[in-house]
Amino acid sequence: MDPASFDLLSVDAQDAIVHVRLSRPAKRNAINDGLIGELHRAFAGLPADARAVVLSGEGEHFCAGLDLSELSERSVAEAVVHSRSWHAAFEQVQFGRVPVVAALHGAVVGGGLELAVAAHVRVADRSAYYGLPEGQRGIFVGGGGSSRIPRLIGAARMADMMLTGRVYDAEEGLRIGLSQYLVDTGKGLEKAFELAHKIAANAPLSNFAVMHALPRIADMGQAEGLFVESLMSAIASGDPAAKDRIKAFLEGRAGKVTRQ
Ligand code: 1HE
Repeated sequence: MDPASFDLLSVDAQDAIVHVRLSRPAKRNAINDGLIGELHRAFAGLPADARAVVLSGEGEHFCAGLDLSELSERSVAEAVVHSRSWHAAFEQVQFGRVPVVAALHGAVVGGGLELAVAAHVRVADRSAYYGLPEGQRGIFVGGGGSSRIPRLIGAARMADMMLTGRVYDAEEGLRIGLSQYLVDTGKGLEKAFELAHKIAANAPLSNFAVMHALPRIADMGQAEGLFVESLMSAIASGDPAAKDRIKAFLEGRAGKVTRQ
């Protein structure tokens, strides 16, 4: 992956952590066709030695959502294809090769929230706020929001956000589950990298199971879910990385679980 091949993203790989940053600050990182294509390419083409991604936005805001200036040009048929191109790109984020930690600040709105919820861990700083202005703009979510956001905060909260234009601030976002972490303004990237390094130190197969098996099992009935869990659990524990780690603990060479 050549970092120079991106115009609207900056992509930087350091120590197995790839930092993907939306880099269209003059337009508040609004997602146009070019940016969705670059996001797809960046996440589908992560370097083979990548173990985690940090996703962030340049400037005062994480992301202003869909680039509204491109909207009026599309026919209905083109709009369906456009929405599907977002689905394909965000599928690469959620069900790609490695976990993604999003560092959120400022506006996380519309398609920007849809992108954020495709990540696995969200760190917000105190400047972050969340909105779904689609209702006010006369449109609907099209980047997977109606599928992913209710799984995080419930359909009733999402309906309220869309119908009334309700905006959640960073503290409320933490409370309802839009972010898992809340840090002081300006500290989001530092925390996101700290978490990405922890994730990168896990056995790759454990991370794979969390990314790919956990959300699917959570969507299954309990009988099917328990069966798939038993298979995933056996596959993970049969991996040499699991055997090495368990041996290290039993020999006193691995960390204990402690209060943080
Ligand atoms: C944009 C966009 C955009 C900014 N599309 N150009 N999203 C929204 O409805 C959110 C619309 N944006 C805003 O509410 C505000 O811009 C922000 C709160 C994000 C930031 O405010 P601020 O004061 O920092 O910036 P600004 O002055 O409003 O915007 C700076 C420039 O970015 C300005 O362009 P300029 O040429 O006049 O400098 C804005 O027009 C431009 N800009 N946001 C296009 N969204 C797959 S379906 C998903 C559906 C949705 O995402 S709907 C929600 C769309």
